[in-house]
Order: sequence, then structure tokens, then C-alpha cells
Amino acid sequence: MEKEYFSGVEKVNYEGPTSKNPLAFKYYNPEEVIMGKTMKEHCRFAMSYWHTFTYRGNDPFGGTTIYRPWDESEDAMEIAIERVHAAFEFMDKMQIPFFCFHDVDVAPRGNTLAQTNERLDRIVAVIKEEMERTGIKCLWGTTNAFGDDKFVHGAGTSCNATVFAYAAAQIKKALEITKELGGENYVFWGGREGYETLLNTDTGLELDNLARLMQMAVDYAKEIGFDGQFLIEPKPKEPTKHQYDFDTATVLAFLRKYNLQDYFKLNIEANHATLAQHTFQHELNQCRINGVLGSVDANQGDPMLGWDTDQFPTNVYDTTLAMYEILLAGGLTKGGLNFDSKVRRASFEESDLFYSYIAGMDTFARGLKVAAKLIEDRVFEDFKERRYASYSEGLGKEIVDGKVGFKELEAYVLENGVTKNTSGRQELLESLLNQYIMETR
Ligand code: XLS
Ligand code: CA
Ligand code: CA
Repeated sequence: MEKEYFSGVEKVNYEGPTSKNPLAFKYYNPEEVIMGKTMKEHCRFAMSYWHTFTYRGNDPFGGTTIYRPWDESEDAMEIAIERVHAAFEFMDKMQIPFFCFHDVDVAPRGNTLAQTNERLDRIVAVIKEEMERTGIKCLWGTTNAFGDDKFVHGAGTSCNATVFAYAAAQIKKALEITKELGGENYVFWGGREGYETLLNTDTGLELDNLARLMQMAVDYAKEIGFDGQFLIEPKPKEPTKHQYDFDTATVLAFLRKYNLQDYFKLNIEANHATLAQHTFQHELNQCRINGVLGSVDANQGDPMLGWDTDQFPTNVYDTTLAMYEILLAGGLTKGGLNFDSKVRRASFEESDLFYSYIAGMDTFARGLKVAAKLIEDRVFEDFKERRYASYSEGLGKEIVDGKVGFKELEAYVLENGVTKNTSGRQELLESLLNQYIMETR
């Protein structure tokens, strides 16, 4: 029996909205069926390895505030192994079915690529054992090609071709281990793929190179038989002032320009959406209408702070509208709701990990339930159908069917004029949304 790290906590179970137990779910009831699927199947919750098991409270103004019992050894590999055991104990107790990881989260970088890879192999073996023991699966893997100093000018967009090569080698290995762990997706988040000033940057070459790197990943995945879904995660800024994968629309244009659209979907993070001055719902909506919704990084920013705070999602309005888009898109399929969220640095006790995940899971579960009811009752669908009714018959239908051009439209208006507009009813719809959020049982 391995050491127990969270001995004060039994399995976290559903106890319902009247429970006062802080270590119980109030809304997330994994087996409850909604629109033909269980909550567990809808949500596909995942734990982020980095924020949950390697974050130590550091911020630009201060150092470590979080000291974990699994981090105590002098030996970095021993710590890494203990972390795996702690992580699986945590997920098991929290009923979290998936995890997501960067290569460097699970094994410390070695002095050479060969040593790093050898360390990864040792840790992957331990992770596999734990996966078998618990039944927990890998939602996605990724590469950290932004933290190390060699990536100062980017990875795939570095001005230094040998750094490009290193990034390629690192992604190659990350793909191999993600395959080994049965990962259902592989994420590209463009860590330092962006620029600080155009005075020294050849954006044309950098974007061409980024596409080349992605094409190589697609080719290599085919070669090794990795059939996970590739995902790009948009973010407008941070760490660079302008990230190339700004938002969904920008990523779509990139994929289409370089003919990569058949191989990639998107991983939408709430906090990145708001950094781009979009709502979380907007980004999910754009993915839905373009058929590219891949997965979701569940968190929230703070409207008072203009940076990526990665807080646990507790805003029911946002999770309701997010789940609304996800349900309309046909669900998460291979994706999941990955809590790319971290506890505040003052929430440094182990129990805070449980409270924060419970908060996030309950908030999404509640959002799911309200969204399903909104869709079942066709609250917005019926309204939209009426709002756009002029396109289902007569002139509007001819526009939609491509049967008329400028001349016919001019002739129509000269003869008939324009019909009266009707109200958009925003406030009425907003109060209906409130009513569903407050009254859905
Ligand atoms: C950083 C990103 C990162 C990706 C994975 O802002 O959210 O954590 O999800 O590299
Ligand atoms: Ca993320
Ligand atoms: Ca983030």
C-alpha cells in the first residue's frame, strides 16, 4: 500500500443541495441522467496535473506558499513518483475520470534530451500502473515548449532553427507518451508563439514555420498510429504581447490557410476567451458553428484583473451558457472539461484542493442541468425561429437558396418596400434565463 496523502478525506460523494458537508457534491451527481446521458458522461471532468500538483503559489511578487507532503524528498525523480501516487489518490477520491498533463509536469527536465526522455519513460510506467489500478484515463497530453530559457524567442516560431528542432523532438516524445497512456487528444497551446515587437519579427516566416511544425506532428502521429484528436488552444496574449493563436476566428483562418483544418479542433479556455474580450460562450459558439469544438479548459478570470488568473469556475451564468453551447454542439465527444484552474496562493492547504474542485464540478453540473432544461423547453430556439422566420419563406428563402441577386432584390424593394422590424427582447430573454437558473430543479 502506497502512502496515503489525503487521509482526512474519504471518497467525495453526491449528497444533494441541502447538504452542509463541505466534502460532498451538492449538484454533481455522476449517475443522474440528463438528456439521455449521465452527468459523468456529459462532463468528462479532468484534472490539470500542473496547477493541481506542481503549482507552489509563486507569483511575480512572491515565492512559494504551498508546501506539499509529496514534494519533500531531496531527489527530483522521487518527488515525481510520489506526485503520481498523490495525484491518482486525489482523482480517485474526487471521482475525476481524466487527467491532462505537460511532459515537464510529470518528470523533471534532465540535462540532455536523452536524460529527459529516459525520465519520462520511468514516470510513464508508474502512471500506467496507477491508471490500471484506478481506471482513470488520459484526456490529453501536451508539451511545455515555453518555460525553458531556450524558448526565449518561441519554439515553432523561434528565429533559431535549432530551437525549432528541439521543439520538434520534444513534441515527438510527448506524442509517443500520450499514445502510450491512451490519451484521447493532444493539445498545442502556443506558449511563446507570438511577438513582443514587429521591429524584429518576421511574422510571415514565423507563421509558416508554426504550420510546418504542426504538419510534422500530423505526419508523425499517422506514422506511429496515434489516433487522438489534435487541438489548438487559442489565447490572445500572455506571455507574449500578441499570441498568434489569438482566438477561435484567428485559429480557423490559420488552419484553413495552411490546409490543416481536417486535423485540428479547438480547446477553448474560459479565461483566454475573456482575455480576448470575448465571452466564454462566444468562443464555444464560434467553435460550434464551425464544427471544431474539441475540448474545454474550465476556469474563469477576474473581471477586475486583466490577466490569466486561472480561477476555479464558480459563475453559474457562465457555466450555464457554456453547457448550452456544448449540448447544442452535440456534447464533448472526445473532449472534456479540464480544470485548468489553480487554487489562490493563500489557499495553500491540501483540503483547498478538494473544496476548489468540488466548487468547479458543482458549478458545471448545475450549468448542465439548467442548459438542458433551456434546450428541452426551446426557450431561445423558439424565439430565434420566430426572429428569423422571414428567411424560411418568400423572399428570404430565395436569398438563402441563392436564387436572387442585387437586381432582383432592388426590384423587390422598389415594389414592396421594407416590413416593420420587431423588438429583439433582450431583457425579457435575460430574465427568462435568470428564472431557469434559479428555478430549475
Ligand atoms: C496557459 C495555458 C496552458 C495550456 C496547456 O495559459 O492555459 O496551461 O492549457 O499548455
Ligand atoms: Ca489552458
Ligand atoms: Ca490559462
